[in-house]
Amino acid sequence: MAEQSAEFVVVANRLPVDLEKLPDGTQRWKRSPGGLVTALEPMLRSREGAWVGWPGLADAEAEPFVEDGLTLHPVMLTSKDVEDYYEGFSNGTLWPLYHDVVAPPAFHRHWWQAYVRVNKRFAEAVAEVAAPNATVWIQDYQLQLLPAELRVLRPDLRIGFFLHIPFPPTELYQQLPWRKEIVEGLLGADLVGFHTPGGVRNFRWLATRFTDAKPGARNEVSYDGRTVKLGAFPISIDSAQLDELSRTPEVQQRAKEIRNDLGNPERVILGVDRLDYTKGIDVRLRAFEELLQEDRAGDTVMIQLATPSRERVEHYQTMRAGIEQSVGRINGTFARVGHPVLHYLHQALPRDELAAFFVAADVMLVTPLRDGMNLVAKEYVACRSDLGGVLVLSEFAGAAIELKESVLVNPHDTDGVKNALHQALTMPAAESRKRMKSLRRQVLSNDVDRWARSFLDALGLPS
Ligand code: ADQ
Repeated sequence: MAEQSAEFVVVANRLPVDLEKLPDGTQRWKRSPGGLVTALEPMLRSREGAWVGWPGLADAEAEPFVEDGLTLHPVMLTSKDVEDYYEGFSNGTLWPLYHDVVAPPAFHRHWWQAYVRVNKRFAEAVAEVAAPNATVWIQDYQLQLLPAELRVLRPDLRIGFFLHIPFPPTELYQQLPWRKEIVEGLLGADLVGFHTPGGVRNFRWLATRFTDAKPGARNEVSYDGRTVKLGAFPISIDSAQLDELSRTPEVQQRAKEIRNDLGNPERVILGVDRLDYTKGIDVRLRAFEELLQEDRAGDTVMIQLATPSRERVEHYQTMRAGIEQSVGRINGTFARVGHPVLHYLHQALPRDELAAFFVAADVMLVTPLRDGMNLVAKEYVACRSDLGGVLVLSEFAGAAIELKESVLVNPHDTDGVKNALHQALTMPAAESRKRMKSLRRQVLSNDVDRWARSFLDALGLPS
C-alpha cells in the first residue's frame, strides 16, 4: 500500500496478528482473534484501512503488509521498550493506578521516559500510513500520549481515543507524577471515550483542573482552540455469534460431557478470567471455601479457568502463587479421591470449549475489585439461550451498570459475596429465568458492532 493512503486507521498496542519466531530462526505471522478485531475488521477492509500496532515479538524486524484490503503496519519494540514501556509504565504504573490502586502502582522515571518514547514512535507510524484528513481510532491506556503527539505531526487527522480500563477517581489519579502530561495527551483527540459516565466525569474534572481546558457543553471541554468531545460507550461482545455457537449440538453435547466428567454434581459454579489481581479470583475462592466450611454449598463443584497473563510482572507471580495455594488448601480439605470440589485450569481455551463451560455452569461468578467492563459476564449471558444459570456480578465492573438483573455484590464484603453465592445456588428457577431473560435482552441488543458504530458516529466517521 502506498504511503499516507489509509482513510481509516486503528491503533492499538497489539496488532491483530502475532509475529512468531520459529526454532530455525525464521519468522511467521499468526492470527490472534479478539472481539475488537471482529468488530472493526469489516469496516477496516471496506475502507482500505490500516491497523498499527506491535506484533508481540521484541527485537524483531517486520515490514507492513496488506491482507484482504487491510494494511497491517508493525511498530517494533526492543526488549528494553517491552520492559519499561509495556511491563513497566503500562502494567506496573497505569494498570494498578487506574484499577483503584488495588495493588500499589510503581512510579519510575525511566519507565515514563520509555512510555513517551514509544508513544512518539507510534505517532510517526500512524502519520506515515494515514491519508490526508483520515480518521484514526486509538485504543487504550498504553497510548494515552498518542492523540497529542499525532496532532502535532498531522493536524489534518480526525482522532478518536477509547479507554478500555476504568478512568480512576480524581484523588487516585492525582498521585501520578505525570498526570498533566497524560491528560494533555488525551486532549489531543477530538473524542475521548470511556466505558462509563463515571470515567467521563473524572476525566472532565481533571482536564479543567490540570490543563487550560475549559468546561463546555455537558460532555465537552474546549482546549487549545478546539472542542474535545467526551462520552460513555460501554463495549460489548459479538453476541449473536456466541449465541449461535452455544446452541450448536457440539457445544451442547460438550457441556453435558463436562458435567459428566465432574461427576454430575447438582450445581456447577464457574469463574473465567485472565489471571489478574484485579479480577478478584481470591475473593470468590474465599466465599466458596467458607460456604463449604459452613456446609452450605450442597452438592456443588467449582471450576476456575484462568488464562496466563503478564507472567513476568512481579504482582502477577505472587498472586498466582496465592491462588494456587488456596486451590490446594480447599481441595485438600474438602475433596474426596476422584472428586475435587474445585477444578483450576491455568490455560487459555478455544472459543467453542469456553462456550461449553458457560452452558454447563449454573452459577457464573464474576467478582473483580475493579474492571472497565468485563466481557466474560456478557459472554455467559449470550450463551444461555435456555434461560438457565445465574450471574453473580461485582458492582465494581463497568458491566454492572447494564446488567442490573444479575446478583450484584461488593467484592470487598466476603459475607456479602458468600450470601450472594448461596442465593444464586438456591434461586428458584422462575426467578433465575426471569432475570436471565432480561439480561439477554440487554446483551443481544447491544453488541460490539453497535458499540463501534456509536463511537464512530460520535467521532463523525460516515458509515
Ligand atoms: P480484560 O481485562 O482482558 O479486558 P475481559 O473484558 O473479561 O477482561 O475480557 C477477557 C476475555 O478473555 C474474554 O473474552 C474471555 O472470554 C477471555 N478469556 C478469559 N479467560 C479465558 C480462558 N481461560 N480461555 C479462553 N478465553 C478466556 C480489558 C478490560 C475489561 C474490558 C475489555 C474490553 O480490563 O474491563 O471489558 O478490555 O474493553
